[in-house]
This record gives sequence, C-alpha cells and structure tokens, in this order.
Amino acid sequence: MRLFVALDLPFALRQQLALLAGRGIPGARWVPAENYHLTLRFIGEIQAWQAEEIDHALAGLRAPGFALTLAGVGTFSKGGRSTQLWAGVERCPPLDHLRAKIETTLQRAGLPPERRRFAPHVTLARLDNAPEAKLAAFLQGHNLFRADPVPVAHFTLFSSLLGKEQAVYTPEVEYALG
Ligand code: 3AM
Repeated sequence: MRLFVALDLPFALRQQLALLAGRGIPGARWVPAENYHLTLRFIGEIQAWQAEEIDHALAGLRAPGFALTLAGVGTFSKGGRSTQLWAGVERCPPLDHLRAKIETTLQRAGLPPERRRFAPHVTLARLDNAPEAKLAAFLQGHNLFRADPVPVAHFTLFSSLLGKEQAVYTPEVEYALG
C-alpha cells in the first residue's frame, strides 16, 4: 500500500480554498476539494506488516494541538517549469514540531530519512505547461489570501490509490494531539 501522513482539513477551510481554484490557468489540473490535505510525511509503497509497525509507532507519538492558518499562494518548479500550485501556511512552530516528531518516529520505525526540506503547503493544482504569465497573474491576484485559522486536533495516516484522473486518498487512522 501507498501511505502518507497529513493533516486533513475541515470543510469550511476546503471551501475557502476551493474559491481560489478552478479558473484562470490553462494546463492546470485542479485538485478536487475532497483531496485537499497538508502532507507531513510521504511514506510511499510499503508492506502491510510495516504499515502496522508505522501505525503502532505513530499511535505512541505525543504532541500538542495547535491553530493552523493557511496564507499566501506559490508554486514549486522543476527544471525551470512550474509543476505545482499551492496555498501556503503561516509560520507555525507547533506544526514544525509535529512534523519533526513524525520524522523521528518513522525513522525509529525503520523508514529511511526524508531528505527534502519541509515546505508546508496544500496543493491546489498540478501544472502541465501552464503559461507562466497566467501563473504570475494568479499569484499576484491571490497574494493576500489568508484563510481563517483552524484548530488542529489530530493528524492522519492516509492511503493513496493512484487513479488515471485523480488519486483517491483514504484516511486510514487518526491520531489525536494532546
Ligand atoms: O501534498 P502534495 O500534494 O504536495 O505529490 C504527492 C502529494 O504531495 C507526494 O505525497 C503527497 C501525497 O500523495 N508524493 C508523491 N510521491 C512522492 C515521492 N516519491 C511524494 N512526495 C515525496 N516523494
């Protein structure tokens, strides 16, 4: 199975994000609102026995809940091409703390370390040759985006089934934050 650890987002926040999405960028594959999430750690394909160990390890993690505010929009690029359009996150030390704890926990459970820097975001669209001028206009137009803060009281282990159109993400286990 293919797994990742993420924050799922409350309905009202999904609605606010959906207001940003869906228009103005040819070549954008907009993520459906039910798929919005904030990835804390991609795990990838693993065996069922290892998933059980990961679940057990995550269940033992202790970290405080916190408030999360999404703000700003941006892009990731590869080889000079924009590949992903996202909503950003306001500085949030408890989120960084949670992410660090998850990383340590998963390494102790036997996963290789994540080498990539944590850049918290919610993906709004994947981009195939989107015109850079349209992207720039979108970024400028939504520069001041700031969602209402939401309480984060758990994190979630998701499974991911890659489909032709969109992946199907299923929350498998929720872990409460203290
Ligand atoms: O949270 P976002 O949408 O940026 O792109 C995948 C998605 O990221 C990412 O994990 C999230 C949940 O599927 N992902 C997919 N394959 C990956 C990989 N090999 C990956 N992240 C890191 N390494």
